[in-house]
Amino acid sequence: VIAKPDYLLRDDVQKFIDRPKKLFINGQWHDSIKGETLEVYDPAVGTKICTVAAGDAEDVDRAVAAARHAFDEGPWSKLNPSERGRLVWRLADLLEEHADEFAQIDALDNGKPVTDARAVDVAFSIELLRYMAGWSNKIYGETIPLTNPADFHAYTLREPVGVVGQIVPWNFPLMMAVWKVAPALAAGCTVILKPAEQTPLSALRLAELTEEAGFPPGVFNVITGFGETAGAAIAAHDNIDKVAFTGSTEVGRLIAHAASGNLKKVSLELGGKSPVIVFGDSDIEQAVAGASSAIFYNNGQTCTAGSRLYVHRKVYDKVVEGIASEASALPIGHGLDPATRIGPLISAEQRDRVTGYIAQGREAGAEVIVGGDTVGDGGYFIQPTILTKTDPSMSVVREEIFGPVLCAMAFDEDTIDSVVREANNSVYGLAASIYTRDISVAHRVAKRLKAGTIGINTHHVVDVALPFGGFKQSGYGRDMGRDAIDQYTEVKSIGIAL
Ligand code: TXE
Repeated sequence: VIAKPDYLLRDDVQKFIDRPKKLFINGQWHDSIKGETLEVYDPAVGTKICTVAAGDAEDVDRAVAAARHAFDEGPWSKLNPSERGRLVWRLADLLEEHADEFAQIDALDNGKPVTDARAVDVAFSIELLRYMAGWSNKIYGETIPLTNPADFHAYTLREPVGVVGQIVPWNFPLMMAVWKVAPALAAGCTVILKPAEQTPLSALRLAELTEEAGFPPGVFNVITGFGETAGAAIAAHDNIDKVAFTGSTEVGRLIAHAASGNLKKVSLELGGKSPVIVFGDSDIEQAVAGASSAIFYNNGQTCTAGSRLYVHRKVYDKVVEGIASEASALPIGHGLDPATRIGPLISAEQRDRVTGYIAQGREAGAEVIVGGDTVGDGGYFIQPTILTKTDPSMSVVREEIFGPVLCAMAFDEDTIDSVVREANNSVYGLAASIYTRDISVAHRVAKRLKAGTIGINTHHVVDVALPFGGFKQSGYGRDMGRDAIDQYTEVKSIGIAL
């Protein structure tokens, strides 16, 4: 049993947990209209943390009405863009003031190591809010010469899309919310956020901070609840102008379908099965560390997880042994314990899914060279796992496992063709990485890989200024960078007959 280190829980986190958890609509806290609730669990021990309101279609209607009013009638749409930016920046300041509190909330709710939550989830969210705050007053169109220039003057405006529904997953609870919320608010949209039912807590705390920052009512609303009810109502809503989603490819398809009713704009950041390619000339130490964090960071519950490893045969044993020894050395524990590197998976369901995949791999002839088992009882822990003797016919190689499970494969040829073909042999195309000292190979392979983000001698390439999103069934649209602002704006062309 992995005990919860109660002595580590901060007072402010305990006080937050003890407060009632309602829906945040139009700047006020409401129970769900039907009075439904959902329970939130600590995945490290499997016990209840607290109860949260579970919103449904009627609650979504209320939130949409508030967001619509704030967008159409103001004050949000009438606000000076610099003032909008100032509020988003103020939210970043408040998040920074409460950074340790947020890190603990996500560590408790999601199970992730608190040190990762503080250094990555919270720090990145602060940085992104500031980056997007800076865009608020730099969103403008162009003056465009027409083919008949004597008679016309034409220009474009970039205007906010309107009311935006945002549905986010549980793997980075705060950060996934901020990836969506920050550019939408900076662009002048109003937002209805639905966090995942497994991890609603940091979104509710964020809503409290928006009140403190002074966001006008209706600009930012949070509906906690289940995907099939609250999420589906957002995706299908006739008065929502855009839906942004991060989650499974399966649900992404449902959302695209539901959104077709009013043809709302859709952006989808979906699953992945990202390859890591290690060439024979690579810096082995760097490749081992990179490939290891590519799959084991956040317990493999990362959409960019490097879950397929292709290593040149001449360095295969060294690289795989190196990753295996890192895997078996990672301390497993409760997320609140600062020594923990590997926390639990998010739920019993997810643990069973991951162990199910490992069993399928074994049955199909794969060999487990490290890990493969659950840890303790009560919580949803699983050992970091490496499978060898895998091939592309196996489900473990083709499907997103979303757990700490790496499939290692060797390649022989010295040309890049076969390994590029294998790496691209996936319905997904979110990320990929290449380890080599040969600059030409690095650029040539980067160009040929079909993925939205490529790392060279590194894997998780994520920055507030860099567009992030997928090729193929990993979705469409981009988070972060200027592309995210574009995604929350419409271009309007205006022509004047002179
Ligand atoms: O995801 P869901 P789940 C993948 C990963 C994982 C699998 C299942 O492979 O094992 O998905 O996880 C909301 N209409 N990823 O089931 O269901 C839901 O409430 C509208 C990859 O938890 O996609 C939550 O807020 N919304 C991924 C969000 O969708 C719906 C991150 C994500 O949950 C809905 C998470 C519906 N019909 C899982 N059904 C990544 N790429 O980062 C659910 N939701």
